[in-house]
Amino acid sequence: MTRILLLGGTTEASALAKTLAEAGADAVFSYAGRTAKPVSQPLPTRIGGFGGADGLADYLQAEGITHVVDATHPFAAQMSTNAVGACALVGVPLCAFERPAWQAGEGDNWVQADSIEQAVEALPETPARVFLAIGKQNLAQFAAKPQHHYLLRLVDEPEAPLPLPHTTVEIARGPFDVAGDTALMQCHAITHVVAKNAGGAGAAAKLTAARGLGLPVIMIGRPKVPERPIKGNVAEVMAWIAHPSAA
Ligand code: 3Y8
Ligand code: NAP
Repeated sequence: MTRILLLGGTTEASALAKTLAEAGADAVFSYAGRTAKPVSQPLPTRIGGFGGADGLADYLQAEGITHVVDATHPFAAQMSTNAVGACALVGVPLCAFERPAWQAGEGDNWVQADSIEQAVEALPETPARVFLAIGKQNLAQFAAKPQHHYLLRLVDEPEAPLPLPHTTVEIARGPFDVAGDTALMQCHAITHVVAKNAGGAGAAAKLTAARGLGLPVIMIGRPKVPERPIKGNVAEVMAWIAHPSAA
């Protein structure tokens, strides 16, 4: 009997959840519990960590999971690493549902950074106005350059004081659009944009807006995750669920 665990939290995961629900599949949607009120899903949903790879392995056995689809974000490297380990441990097939990385195009002015720290180094010394569109988990590293004014876009109101002295906070949940991001960046006289190479459509608007405004983008490359089969769209994932051995 097929029973699917869908590790979610992205646009792709929501699209797959819809198809699985419409197909009447026996599936569980999983959120980490990072945000206060995550978007509801058309599948039974669990919220919160599993307790590391071992906790996930126990969950897979206890719940009789027969397939795991890792549709988490390319920067959710710990979750993806745990999923590879847990599925290997208990012998449950795993595939990732992942969108391709963004590539710089005509008119883009990108500075590639391999880490958050490199993105901080790539910022100038002279005070600038930086759209830091990377969420809230990696803000502390930017305290190394307190001279900049940072425009932060967060999903929820920050509970603790922010680690940066000069900030403007915009509370918004994506997906975002080009007109909105262009207006936001003009209104705050942004000079630099910092982004994670999330790929997909949900966070791409700021890149198009930056190109239109002729602004540099510091693009943080994806962290490494262990090898696993990667599918690029819902149909490929559904075919994999039917025949997981066909890699
Ligand atoms: C909790 C679920 C859907 C999924 C929508 C996508 C698109 C909108 C764009 C910017 C970039 C950022 C951030 C972003 C986007 C989608 C997708 C995506 C980027 C929600 C969600 C959860 C999260 C977690 C959150 C992180 C943060 C990252 C904000 C829900 C809305 C910056 C990633 O406050 C926090 O702690 C937020 C944490 C991880 C990155 C960070 O390090 O802070 N996403 N985002 C998921 C869970 O609990 O499991 O609340 O509904 C989902 C989405 N966010 O169903 O349509 O697919 O990427 N999410 C980045 O790209 O850099 C915003 O502002 O331009
Ligand atoms: P992460 O750093 O890779 O994971 C940290 C821990 O959070 C994991 O070890 C796991 O805890 C728990 N976790 C992560 N995703 C989970 C899920 N879908 N279901 C249950 N537990 C989960 O992850 P993250 O970067 O914080 O991302 C958290 C969530 O936000 C994910 O759903 C991801 O898809 C979504 N998201 C992240 C980003 C981003 O920029 N990182 C962007 C958009 C959406 P245990 O070890 O206890 O199991």
